Amino acid sequence: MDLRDFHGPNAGYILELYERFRRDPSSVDPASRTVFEQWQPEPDGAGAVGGETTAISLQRAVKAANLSQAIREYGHLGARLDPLGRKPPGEPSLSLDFHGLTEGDLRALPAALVGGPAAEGARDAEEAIRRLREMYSGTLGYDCDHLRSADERRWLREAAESRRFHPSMRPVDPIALLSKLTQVEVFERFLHRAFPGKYRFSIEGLDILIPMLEEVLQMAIGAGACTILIGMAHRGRLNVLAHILNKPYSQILAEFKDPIRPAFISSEVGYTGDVKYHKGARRELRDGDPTCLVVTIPPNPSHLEAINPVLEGMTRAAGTKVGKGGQPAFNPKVTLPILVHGDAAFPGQGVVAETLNLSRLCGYWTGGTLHIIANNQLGFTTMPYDSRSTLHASDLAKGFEIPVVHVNADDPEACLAAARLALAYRDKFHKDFVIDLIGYRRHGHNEGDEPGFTQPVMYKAVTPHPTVRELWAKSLQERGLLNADEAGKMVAAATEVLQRELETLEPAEDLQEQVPATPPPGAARKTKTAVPLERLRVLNRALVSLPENFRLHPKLEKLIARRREALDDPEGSTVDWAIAEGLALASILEDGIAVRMTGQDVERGTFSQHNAVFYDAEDGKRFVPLQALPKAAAPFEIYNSPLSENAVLAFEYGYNIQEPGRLVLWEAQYGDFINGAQTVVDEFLVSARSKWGQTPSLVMLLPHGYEGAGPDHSSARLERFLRLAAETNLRLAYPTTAAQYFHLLRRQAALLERDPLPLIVLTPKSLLRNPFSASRPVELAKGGWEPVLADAKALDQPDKIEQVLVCSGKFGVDLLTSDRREAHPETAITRMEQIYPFPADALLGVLKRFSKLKVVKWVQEEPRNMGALGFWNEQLNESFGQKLRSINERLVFGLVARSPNSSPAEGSSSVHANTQASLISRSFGDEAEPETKSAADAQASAR
Ligand SMILES: Cc1ncc(C[n+]2csc(CCOP(=O)(O)OP(=O)(O)O)c2C)c(N)n1
Repeated sequence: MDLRDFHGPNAGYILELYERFRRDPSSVDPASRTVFEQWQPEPDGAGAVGGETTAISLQRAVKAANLSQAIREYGHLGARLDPLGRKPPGEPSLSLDFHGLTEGDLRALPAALVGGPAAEGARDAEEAIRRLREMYSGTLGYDCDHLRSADERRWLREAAESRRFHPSMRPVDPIALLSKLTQVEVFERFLHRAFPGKYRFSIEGLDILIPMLEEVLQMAIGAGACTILIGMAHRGRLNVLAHILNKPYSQILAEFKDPIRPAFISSEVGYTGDVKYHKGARRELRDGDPTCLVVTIPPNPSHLEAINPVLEGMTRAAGTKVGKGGQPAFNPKVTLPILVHGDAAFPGQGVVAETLNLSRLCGYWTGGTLHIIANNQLGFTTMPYDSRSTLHASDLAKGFEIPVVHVNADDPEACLAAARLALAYRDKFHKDFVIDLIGYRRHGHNEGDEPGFTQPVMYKAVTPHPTVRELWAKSLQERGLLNADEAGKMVAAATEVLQRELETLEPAEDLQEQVPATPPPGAARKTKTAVPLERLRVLNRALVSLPENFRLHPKLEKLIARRREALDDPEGSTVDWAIAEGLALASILEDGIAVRMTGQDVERGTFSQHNAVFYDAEDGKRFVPLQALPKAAAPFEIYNSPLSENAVLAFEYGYNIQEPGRLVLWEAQYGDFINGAQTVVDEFLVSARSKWGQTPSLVMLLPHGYEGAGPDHSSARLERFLRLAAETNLRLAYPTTAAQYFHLLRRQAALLERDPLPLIVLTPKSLLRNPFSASRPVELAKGGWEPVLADAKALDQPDKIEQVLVCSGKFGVDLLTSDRREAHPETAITRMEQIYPFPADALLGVLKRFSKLKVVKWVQEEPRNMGALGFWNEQLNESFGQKLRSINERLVFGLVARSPNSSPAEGSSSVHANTQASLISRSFGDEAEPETKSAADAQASAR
């Protein structure tokens, strides 16, 4: 026998097996034994081992085995996945020719060579291969060979071939399925007729999505899930809301009627509402027990896929049990996240990749997400060849070790099999799963669009194509399961339900709005945040206690020693920023509020400031002091995030809105990077209350300050937050002392339920270790958050003060610690620690103390077109300005800032130092303000 006659992945294996069989038939498995027994030498000697006949049949056996393997791996490339009949992409190794085989060859070979259930009871290899093709290249294609886990591949292969999830093995109720498909179709058609031209982003062409979701829900509930969350875009959303979330038809129809609503006007905290296909809904499946079995679709913006990480964060929060202390545990069995994607958006939007990357990280894992790509083969007017560089819309998922099945949306049974398989896989492996549901789009992108302009050929196929309801009804009739007129009666009955709803509709009354409630007045002002010194000392002792025999890195010994002494002398010792933060969080945990903190390198801190996690220097074991507080009444979790801003911030947003009673903090590496998450800021953080009645209270820690680091690493772009601030939708603080930060965090925790608002904190870099910013222990034990810090020295002799510099954050510290200060006893420096909501009263209170006040200057280190300057000017034009002028009507207002620029800061540390020195000198009035062209002049000369 010539070994060169054998090739392909299975050749070596089969030869080796055959050799083993020759030596000892009982050493091989029964199936192989059956095969090899047929190759025993014939009586005349032809085909003796090593003889020609055996060699030929062995060669064919190898080829047949290679063909079987190709079908198992690449069968999906030959599958009939497109309801519109497009030819599959194909793969040469799926053909007989490629392997040099004929059907006759296969007929001469035993079925056992193909192996698996396809071979069971098959006459020969030809029949077994035919069956195998039906399994892998029918209307369901398994795209799983990228998985590195042999266990998972084996499980999926077994599931595919045993067909144990297929309705042929576990039947569905065919009439109930027809009835559901009828509801789905009739709903869209009814809306089409009743509201011609109105956008609804119809599901038609992917109608089977609804029965699939129904199947998934039933399975998840059966497996013990309590919270099921569905994130989805516009496509098919109304249908999912109506038929999965049971949103009443009357609500939906009232939204189409769109009556004038008093809620828009009456809300005190701002309310714009949102369009119907962005709205969310919640369905409780077990009456009277709201904690169990809740299905939620959160509202989402138009920004495709932006909801993905939000939904994951919601899931994580819902599945995280908070006990008394330690580290909270996530239980994947009680939740199920489902994400429905568009086929253009899935490969196109970066947030999808960012979210997939979260799927297996400790701090972000949600037990496996079921992804369904609602693949209508079009993105608005764009074809796949213009929208992705991959063959399938789902290919991105492959890099994340996620199995994919592609399924033809016109085959309801295959679709339900895919849904069942996905859920069973999730249950078994607790990993993500992708179903690429391939259908078509019955109309244009929206119902006013004409798809024939851009896809004339495709729509020649779409227009006459029967609906899946029609196809299913026909198949039931052919199987004798349905009378000829029954399908029509179902359509008539479903239409009548909708018609009745429309006729009896009272749009203004039927429309329910999620108008946000107004918080109790003064809640923030009245919050007590001080912690008695003795309690602080106990907390501090716990924070510096390491487990016995813990081998701390020698350089950290100094840090612990400093922390240990921080509270010894109430007036004399100093609490730096990190110590204040640790004490604030520890006291919050003792108060029973769970804390979650994430961000890039947050465990240690970008500036080595938090050191919230210690590692044994010898064995690397972790120790988190905040998880070991003896009297903690809630747990603490901290995770270094992956290198993302968009998805991770959105994740924390989702976590926060799902469990608003927990304090969630996200830290950016530098504040600049927040612009990578601008969608989250614009679309969720600042506007969700107004659009959807959500009340986020997420804390964002954004390092900010001009320290010569360059155009980036300087600015957290506070001007953008201030532009977005309206109707008290956020709090923005730029504190300058450790005690202020302590009170700010404690106040936020206390307000989580009473007056929730996102908190944006511009956090320090150099101030972390600046003695000026360290506080005395007594400052934590007394007082509270001060939105404005007066100049204590100036208040000693207020009548000397003629000029007040109003500033915020680090520049205030630069001024207070400047050598020029001594020479200017007439100048007071007032720090606005809270910028929004604008602390007008506190500021006026301070300024009124100076009876000889002549000049008030806003001074900042950011360029004129950035920072809080624009916001300050707006305040001067409002009632605050009037009140200020009433102190002295000849009050002069001044401004000091870097000159207007398109980039936030200089890329040279020496130029920075010069500019900074000049800003300080100009602030005190030692240097004249340079002539700056007005913006209009500058533009005019540029033209
Ligand atoms: C981030 C973002 N960019 C652009 C758009 C505008 N837009 C709305 S739908 C759409 C096409 C989406 O195609 P696909 O993902 O295939 O979903 P389909 O509408 O086909 O269901 C586009 C580009 C958007 N909504 N969000």
